[in-house]
Amino acid sequence: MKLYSYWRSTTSVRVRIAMNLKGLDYELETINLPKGEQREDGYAAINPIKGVPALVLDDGTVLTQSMAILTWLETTYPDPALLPADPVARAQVEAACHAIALDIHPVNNLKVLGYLKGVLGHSQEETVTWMNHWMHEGFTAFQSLIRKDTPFCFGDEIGLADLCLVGQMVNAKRWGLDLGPFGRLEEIDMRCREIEAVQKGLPEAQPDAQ
Ligand SMILES: N[C@@H](CCC(=O)N[C@@H](CS)C(=O)NCC(=O)O)C(=O)O
Repeated sequence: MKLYSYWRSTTSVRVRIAMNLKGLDYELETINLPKGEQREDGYAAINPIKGVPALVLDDGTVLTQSMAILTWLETTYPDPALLPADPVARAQVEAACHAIALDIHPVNNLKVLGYLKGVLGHSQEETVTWMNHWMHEGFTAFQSLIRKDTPFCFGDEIGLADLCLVGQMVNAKRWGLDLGPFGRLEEIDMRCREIEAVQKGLPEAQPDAQ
Protein backbone atom coordinates (compact mmCIF):
# COMPACT_ATOMS: atom_id res chain seq x y z
CA MET A 1 0.00 0.00 0.00
CA LYS A 2 1.05 3.56 -0.59
CA LEU A 3 0.15 6.34 1.84
CA TYR A 4 0.23 9.95 0.69
CA SER A 5 1.14 11.95 3.75
CA TYR A 6 2.65 15.19 5.08
CA TRP A 7 4.71 15.09 8.27
CA ARG A 8 2.74 17.72 10.20
CA SER A 9 -0.71 16.75 8.93
CA THR A 10 -2.91 15.67 11.84
CA THR A 11 -5.12 13.61 9.53
CA SER A 12 -2.01 11.78 8.30
CA VAL A 13 -0.81 11.24 11.88
CA ARG A 14 -3.95 9.32 12.81
CA VAL A 15 -3.75 7.05 9.76
CA ARG A 16 0.02 6.45 10.10
CA ILE A 17 -0.37 5.43 13.75
CA ALA A 18 -3.32 3.12 12.98
CA MET A 19 -1.31 1.38 10.23
CA ASN A 20 1.69 1.05 12.55
CA LEU A 21 -0.43 -0.36 15.38
CA LYS A 22 -1.90 -2.92 12.99
CA GLY A 23 1.60 -3.87 11.81
CA LEU A 24 1.02 -2.96 8.16
CA ASP A 25 3.79 -2.30 5.67
CA TYR A 26 3.31 0.78 3.54
CA GLU A 27 5.26 2.98 1.23
CA LEU A 28 5.17 6.65 2.14
CA GLU A 29 4.73 9.28 -0.56
CA THR A 30 5.12 12.78 0.79
CA ILE A 31 3.06 15.76 -0.36
CA ASN A 32 4.43 19.16 0.59
CA LEU A 33 1.37 21.10 1.74
CA PRO A 34 2.98 24.54 2.28
CA LYS A 35 4.31 24.32 -1.30
CA GLY A 36 0.77 23.52 -2.54
CA GLU A 37 1.60 20.08 -3.98
CA GLN A 38 -1.87 18.89 -2.86
CA ARG A 39 -3.42 21.18 -5.47
CA GLU A 40 -1.24 20.05 -8.39
CA ASP A 41 -3.07 18.15 -11.13
CA GLY A 42 -1.32 14.81 -10.51
CA TYR A 43 -2.28 14.62 -6.85
CA ALA A 44 -5.71 16.24 -7.29
CA ALA A 45 -6.52 13.40 -9.70
CA ILE A 46 -5.68 10.92 -6.91
CA ASN A 47 -7.49 12.85 -4.18
CA PRO A 48 -10.05 15.41 -5.40
CA ILE A 49 -10.27 16.76 -1.83
CA LYS A 50 -6.75 18.14 -2.46
CA GLY A 51 -5.53 17.10 0.94
CA VAL A 52 -3.72 14.27 2.69
CA PRO A 53 -3.97 11.45 3.45
CA ALA A 54 -4.85 9.21 0.53
CA LEU A 55 -4.24 5.48 0.65
CA VAL A 56 -3.61 3.51 -2.53
CA LEU A 57 -4.32 -0.18 -2.06
CA ASP A 58 -2.26 -2.91 -3.72
CA ASP A 59 -4.90 -3.29 -6.48
CA GLY A 60 -4.76 0.45 -7.23
CA THR A 61 -7.97 1.40 -5.43
CA VAL A 62 -7.67 4.85 -3.86
CA LEU A 63 -9.18 5.58 -0.45
CA THR A 64 -9.52 9.16 0.77
CA GLN A 65 -10.82 10.90 3.91
CA SER A 66 -8.86 9.87 6.99
CA MET A 67 -11.92 8.68 8.97
CA ALA A 68 -13.11 6.54 6.04
CA ILE A 69 -9.59 5.11 5.68
CA LEU A 70 -9.55 4.32 9.41
CA THR A 71 -12.92 2.53 9.14
CA TRP A 72 -11.61 0.50 6.21
CA LEU A 73 -8.44 -0.38 8.13
CA GLU A 74 -10.48 -1.45 11.15
CA THR A 75 -12.77 -3.64 9.06
CA THR A 76 -9.99 -5.17 7.01
CA TYR A 77 -7.38 -5.57 9.76
CA PRO A 78 -9.42 -5.90 12.97
CA ASP A 79 -6.47 -6.86 15.17
CA PRO A 80 -5.64 -5.00 17.34
CA ALA A 81 -9.09 -3.44 17.58
CA LEU A 82 -9.16 0.35 17.66
CA LEU A 83 -12.96 0.53 18.01
CA PRO A 84 -15.22 -1.42 20.37
CA ALA A 85 -17.51 -4.08 18.87
CA ASP A 86 -20.56 -2.96 20.83
CA PRO A 87 -22.55 -0.54 18.61
CA VAL A 88 -23.32 1.96 21.39
CA ALA A 89 -19.73 2.00 22.68
CA ARG A 90 -18.51 2.38 19.10
CA ALA A 91 -20.83 5.33 18.47
CA GLN A 92 -19.51 6.99 21.64
CA VAL A 93 -15.89 6.59 20.56
CA GLU A 94 -16.74 7.89 17.08
CA ALA A 95 -18.54 10.90 18.58
CA ALA A 96 -15.35 11.86 20.44
CA CYS A 97 -13.28 11.31 17.28
CA HIS A 98 -15.63 13.60 15.38
CA ALA A 99 -15.23 16.40 17.94
CA ILE A 100 -11.67 16.59 16.59
CA ALA A 101 -11.96 15.29 13.03
CA LEU A 102 -15.18 17.08 12.06
CA ASP A 103 -15.41 20.01 14.45
CA ILE A 104 -11.81 21.20 14.95
CA HIS A 105 -9.91 20.06 11.88
CA PRO A 106 -12.05 21.50 9.05
CA VAL A 107 -12.15 25.05 10.43
CA ASN A 108 -8.40 25.04 11.15
CA ASN A 109 -7.29 23.45 7.88
CA LEU A 110 -4.48 25.08 5.90
CA LYS A 111 -6.80 26.23 3.10
CA VAL A 112 -9.15 27.89 5.61
CA LEU A 113 -6.25 29.70 7.29
CA GLY A 114 -4.99 30.71 3.85
CA TYR A 115 -8.41 32.21 3.03
CA LEU A 116 -8.61 34.04 6.36
CA LYS A 117 -5.18 35.61 5.76
CA GLY A 118 -4.90 35.87 1.99
CA VAL A 119 -8.49 36.82 1.03
CA LEU A 120 -10.08 38.28 4.16
CA GLY A 121 -6.90 40.05 5.26
CA HIS A 122 -6.58 38.72 8.80
CA SER A 123 -3.18 38.87 10.48
CA GLN A 124 -1.16 35.84 11.58
CA GLU A 125 -2.01 36.76 15.21
CA GLU A 126 -5.76 36.79 14.48
CA THR A 127 -5.46 33.50 12.65
CA VAL A 128 -3.72 31.87 15.62
CA THR A 129 -6.46 33.23 17.91
CA TRP A 130 -9.02 31.64 15.56
CA MET A 131 -7.25 28.26 15.66
CA ASN A 132 -6.90 28.25 19.42
CA HIS A 133 -10.56 29.21 19.86
CA TRP A 134 -11.75 26.18 17.89
CA MET A 135 -9.22 23.87 19.52
CA HIS A 136 -10.39 25.03 22.95
CA GLU A 137 -14.05 24.44 22.01
CA GLY A 138 -13.36 21.03 20.48
CA PHE A 139 -11.06 19.82 23.26
CA THR A 140 -13.64 20.88 25.87
CA ALA A 141 -16.24 18.72 24.14
CA PHE A 142 -13.74 15.89 23.57
CA GLN A 143 -12.68 15.85 27.23
CA SER A 144 -16.35 15.61 28.31
CA LEU A 145 -17.05 12.81 25.86
CA ILE A 146 -14.22 10.48 26.89
CA ARG A 147 -14.09 8.33 30.03
CA LYS A 148 -12.78 10.01 33.18
CA ASP A 149 -10.83 7.20 34.80
CA THR A 150 -9.11 5.08 32.16
CA PRO A 151 -5.45 5.06 31.00
CA PHE A 152 -6.55 5.85 27.44
CA CYS A 153 -9.62 7.77 26.23
CA PHE A 154 -12.01 4.85 26.46
CA GLY A 155 -10.20 2.01 28.19
CA ASP A 156 -6.99 0.20 28.98
CA GLU A 157 -5.80 0.10 25.37
CA ILE A 158 -5.12 2.76 22.77
CA GLY A 159 -8.02 3.34 20.38
CA LEU A 160 -9.26 5.59 17.62
CA ALA A 161 -10.08 8.54 19.89
CA ASP A 162 -6.50 8.47 21.21
CA LEU A 163 -5.15 8.57 17.65
CA CYS A 164 -7.24 11.63 16.85
CA LEU A 165 -6.07 13.25 20.09
CA VAL A 166 -2.35 12.65 19.47
CA GLY A 167 -2.55 14.33 16.05
CA GLN A 168 -4.53 17.32 17.27
CA MET A 169 -2.27 17.74 20.30
CA VAL A 170 0.65 18.31 17.90
CA ASN A 171 -1.16 21.38 16.57
CA ALA A 172 -2.32 22.50 20.01
CA LYS A 173 1.29 22.63 21.22
CA ARG A 174 2.54 24.17 18.00
CA TRP A 175 0.11 27.08 18.25
CA GLY A 176 0.40 27.58 22.01
CA LEU A 177 -3.11 26.51 23.07
CA ASP A 178 -3.50 26.95 26.85
CA LEU A 179 -3.54 23.31 27.95
CA GLY A 180 -4.38 24.22 31.57
CA PRO A 181 -7.99 22.97 31.31
CA PHE A 182 -6.92 19.84 29.42
CA GLY A 183 -4.72 17.97 31.91
CA ARG A 184 -6.46 14.66 31.20
CA LEU A 185 -5.78 15.05 27.47
CA GLU A 186 -2.11 15.84 28.09
CA GLU A 187 -1.76 12.75 30.28
CA ILE A 188 -3.33 10.50 27.64
CA ASP A 189 -1.19 12.05 24.92
CA MET A 190 1.97 11.35 26.93
CA ARG A 191 0.88 7.75 27.56
CA CYS A 192 0.24 7.24 23.84
CA ARG A 193 3.66 8.64 22.99
CA GLU A 194 5.30 5.83 24.97
CA ILE A 195 4.08 3.33 22.36
CA GLU A 196 6.54 2.59 19.55
CA ALA A 197 3.85 2.48 16.84
CA VAL A 198 2.78 5.97 17.90
CA GLN A 199 6.35 7.27 17.95
CA LYS A 200 6.87 6.01 14.38
CA GLY A 201 3.79 7.94 13.25
CA LEU A 202 4.64 11.27 14.86
CA PRO A 203 5.63 14.22 12.66
CA GLU A 204 9.25 14.29 13.82
CA ALA A 205 9.75 10.64 12.77
CA GLN A 206 8.74 11.27 9.14
CA PRO A 207 11.21 11.48 6.24
CA ASP A 208 9.83 14.87 5.18
CA ALA A 209 10.14 16.40 8.68
CA GLN A 210 11.86 19.78 8.59
N1 LIG B 1 -11.42 15.58 5.81
C1 LIG B 1 -10.17 15.21 5.19
C2 LIG B 1 -9.24 16.40 5.24
C3 LIG B 1 -7.91 16.18 4.54
C4 LIG B 1 -7.08 17.44 4.65
O1 LIG B 1 -7.51 18.52 4.20
N2 LIG B 1 -5.89 17.31 5.26
C5 LIG B 1 -5.07 18.47 5.48
C6 LIG B 1 -3.83 18.14 6.28
S1 LIG B 1 -4.19 17.76 7.95
C7 LIG B 1 -4.61 19.00 4.14
O2 LIG B 1 -4.10 18.25 3.34
N3 LIG B 1 -4.80 20.30 3.91
C8 LIG B 1 -4.37 20.92 2.71
C9 LIG B 1 -4.99 22.28 2.50
O3 LIG B 1 -5.77 22.75 3.34
O4 LIG B 1 -4.67 22.86 1.46
C10 LIG B 1 -9.55 14.00 5.93
O5 LIG B 1 -9.89 13.77 7.10
O6 LIG B 1 -8.78 13.26 5.30
